[in-house]
Amino acid sequence: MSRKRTRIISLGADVSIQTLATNAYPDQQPGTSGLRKKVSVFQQSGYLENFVQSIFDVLDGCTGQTIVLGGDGRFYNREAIQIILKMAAANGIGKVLVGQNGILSTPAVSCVIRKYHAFGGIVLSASHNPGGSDGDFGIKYNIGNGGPAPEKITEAVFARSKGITQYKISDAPDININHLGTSRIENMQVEVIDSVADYAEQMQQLFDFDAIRNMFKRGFTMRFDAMSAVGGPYARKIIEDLLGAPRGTVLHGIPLEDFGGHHPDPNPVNAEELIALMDAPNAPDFGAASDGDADRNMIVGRKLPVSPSDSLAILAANATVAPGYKKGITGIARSMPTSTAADRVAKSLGVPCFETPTGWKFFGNLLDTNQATLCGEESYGTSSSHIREKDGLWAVLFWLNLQAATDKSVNTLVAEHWAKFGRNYYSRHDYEGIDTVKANALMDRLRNKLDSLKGQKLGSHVVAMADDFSYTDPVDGSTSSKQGVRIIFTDDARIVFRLSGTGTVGATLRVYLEKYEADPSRHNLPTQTALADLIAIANEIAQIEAVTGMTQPTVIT
Ligand code: G16
Repeated sequence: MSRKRTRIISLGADVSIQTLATNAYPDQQPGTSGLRKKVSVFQQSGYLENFVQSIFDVLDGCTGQTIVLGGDGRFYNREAIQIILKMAAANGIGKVLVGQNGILSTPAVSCVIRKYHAFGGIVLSASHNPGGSDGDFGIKYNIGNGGPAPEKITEAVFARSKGITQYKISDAPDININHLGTSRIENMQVEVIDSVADYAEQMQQLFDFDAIRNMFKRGFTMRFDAMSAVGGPYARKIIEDLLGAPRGTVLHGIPLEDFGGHHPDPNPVNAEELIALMDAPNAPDFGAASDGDADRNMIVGRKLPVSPSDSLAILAANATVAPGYKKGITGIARSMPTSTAADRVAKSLGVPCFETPTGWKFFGNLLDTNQATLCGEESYGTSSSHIREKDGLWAVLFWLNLQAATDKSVNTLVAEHWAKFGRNYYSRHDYEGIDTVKANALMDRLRNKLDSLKGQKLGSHVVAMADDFSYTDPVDGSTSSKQGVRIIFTDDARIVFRLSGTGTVGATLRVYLEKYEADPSRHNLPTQTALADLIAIANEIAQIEAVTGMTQPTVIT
């Protein structure tokens, strides 16, 4: 699209606040977690500004309020921070708490919003998506509870962005965000805060740091792969400085604008270096990783990546070992595609287990009303009511606390859990970069088959129910439909199909596969072997190869 340059159309009473004309972009609809696009898209004239102005335009009562601002340090983070600070000042925001060097992990933003009772916050991140000048950038708004804005707000921002004609910005010079301290833009105060301190303080309230410190003193070894992303400074401060793990425990601990060219998504495919370390004969006791904005986590025992669904279930079953959860949990919430391992734990604890659509925003109301304490998703996200985002380092500290309290390894804890609750074999197959039209057609065809599936025998499995998942929030009554096609079998096996809402190129088909095995003598099969018949059924029913031309998924988690 050719775009005319923005021009000044009016000057406010304070001559340095400008109102600039802009042309609307039609593609600013937030996805699963905010607006994510290629950096080059965000660098178009007025692109970031339009979205930020749309946020300010739909926020009732933000004048004079405090907001939090920070990002994962990826390419374009610094420029975006300066633009947003000047726009916040021009839009009457009272104060911005900004992370030093523009750095705040996503969980830290949530923590800081809650601690200082801020009105909301702006997170600059495309999370686990690759960074750099040809990588991805992203922005999302979090509300006063510290969590991602609900769909009511994201839809209003999108609607506003489609009709926007102007935005407000101060022409003040850039603020120095490298040093802690306070300065002003127009009438707005800017406070540069320590990126780690508030978050580290909260972690010390939740977990038994003495017990973990003693475990490290006794020679316990771990490697935490921060993937050259924002988790590095947090992990170094907490794991190496406060918990006394030796220097070098945190790998790739310096955040880089392009994440060192790596894909900062902590799964066995992208964190292959950590997986190789944990597979080696001299492996450390414990391995962990976090993603671009440090809200995702991967937990690894010796030769054993723990599935995120199992991690949620195991933490829930053992929650009371951590001081912050010693009174127990009120409930668990998981996204629909996440395995039902947590449901079995909830049942044994006598607490509810909620099934929500994919997207952390759906947990907010359950946490706010204390109906759930722990939440998790198959996409390597786990967290609790301490904030309203998923929290990578929190999960790692919880596992450290669990190992310190029980003196058991990850492998033993996992094996004991399966022996008690049974094993939910689980895997996700991603088919990336599919033509969007073809991907939507594949989903439509699946939806059309749903009514005829019930009672059918597919392989050795009989379909108990098949639907397109729809969720009604028990707190505010809002409904979200078309959240994924699920086929549930009478033996509790499940196949779920949905399209990713976080990608920036074409469409990604996600196929989620789950099979329950109660018999401990069958708990050590390779996951893909255990799921082989379901994989074949999924391919057959969705005609994946015929539609995509792909014989294999591009990612298997
Ligand atoms: C985001 C959301 C998660 C969601 C994940 C995957 O994670 O916050 O709730 O599970 O995307 O979503 P999709 O399957 O639509 O790609 P993150 O870490 O990218 O913010």
